[in-house]
Amino acid sequence: MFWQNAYFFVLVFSFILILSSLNYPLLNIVAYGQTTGSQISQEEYDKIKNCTTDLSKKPTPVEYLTHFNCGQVSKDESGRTVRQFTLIIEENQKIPISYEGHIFDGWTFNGTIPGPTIRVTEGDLVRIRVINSNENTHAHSLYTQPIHYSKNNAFIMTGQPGGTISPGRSFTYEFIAGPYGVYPYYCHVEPMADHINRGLYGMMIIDPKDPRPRMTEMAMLLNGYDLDLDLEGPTELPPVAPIEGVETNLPLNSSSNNNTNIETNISNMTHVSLPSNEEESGNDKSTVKEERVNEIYTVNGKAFDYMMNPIVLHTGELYRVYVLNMLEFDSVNSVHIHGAMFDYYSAGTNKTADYLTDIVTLAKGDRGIMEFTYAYPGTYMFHAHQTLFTDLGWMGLFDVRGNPINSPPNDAT
Ligand SMILES: [Cu+2]
Repeated sequence: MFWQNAYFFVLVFSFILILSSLNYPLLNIVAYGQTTGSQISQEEYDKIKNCTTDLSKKPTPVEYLTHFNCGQVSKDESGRTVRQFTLIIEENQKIPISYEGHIFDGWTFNGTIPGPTIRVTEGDLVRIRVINSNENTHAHSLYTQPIHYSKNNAFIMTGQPGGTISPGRSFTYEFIAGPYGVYPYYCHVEPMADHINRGLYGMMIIDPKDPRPRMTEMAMLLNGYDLDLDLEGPTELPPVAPIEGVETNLPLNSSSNNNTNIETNISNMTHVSLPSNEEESGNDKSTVKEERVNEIYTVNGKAFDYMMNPIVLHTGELYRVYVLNMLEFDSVNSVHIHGAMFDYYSAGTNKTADYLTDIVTLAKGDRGIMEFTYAYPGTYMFHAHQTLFTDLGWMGLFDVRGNPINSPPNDAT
């Protein structure tokens, strides 16, 4: 009798398992990039993410805070979401970076420093077409940090020695988004300190398939500007020999003298032509190798912009800030907020906070997510915890409105 019952029980249990596995796989081990049973539609998720509907808009540094570019969306034959982006690189852009008239001679992705905040979902097929404008005089590239195919590694991916895109050419980078987190993207052409500090960088957010808890979201990219490149001497590297087996990709508008173009391209990869300084033309610049420093520090591109335009928050509401440090020449940067503590998620690759704090210190390229709420109305500063950086532009204000949130009553014991 016992064995009969046991047999019947096993039979019924197996049947239930088989049925349930149709909807919920028993071994739910799913690598990023594969589809899962996320309950939210792509359209609904994009709305929650506050994706912009105007992909051609150049956000101001204030608008940058909440301007998320989620690309042009389509589906491939397997039903996977495909997001396409176009990044146009332009040199010699005059970018206002302060309220005191400072203009930076920048290189830009889509006309702004930082470049657009790219936002995708884990598992999406991402295509980023990078166009190096005809008017430019340097080769450039794009490097995104998340896991990607080796053929798409920035060093070899364009078929050009050094993995670069010549002026007048374009290249489409392609990868499956993952793992979820916050990432920098930037030009990976040497000398990188110049290509990055000139402005060729931005933030990429890969959202988890199952959305994080819903709250108002912002992006804060920390950067700096070395305004007097001309006083600090050229940066030079030895010439690079062409890589064996790598096909060269000459500009569409190249002349018949191909060898000259190859030499020009290699030269572009290894040497930045710094602007001459007429006032000091008597100096031999090639022998001057001074330490490079930033003269202006900002969050989102313009010094003191959030002092002039405080960010309006409301008591009791939840806020999430995606933060990324792209500061060159200084070893660390930091974010400190007044009047509240924040949960911090390093790199944004985990849904459990690492710790609760009011300050986070970031090396170059470090990033993460801050989540916080304010209990009391008022005006609160947020800034770098290095006084030099705050004095030179990296400081802002939260204008917190609303009623105080009652603190929980003290424990009677
Ligand atoms: Cu570059």
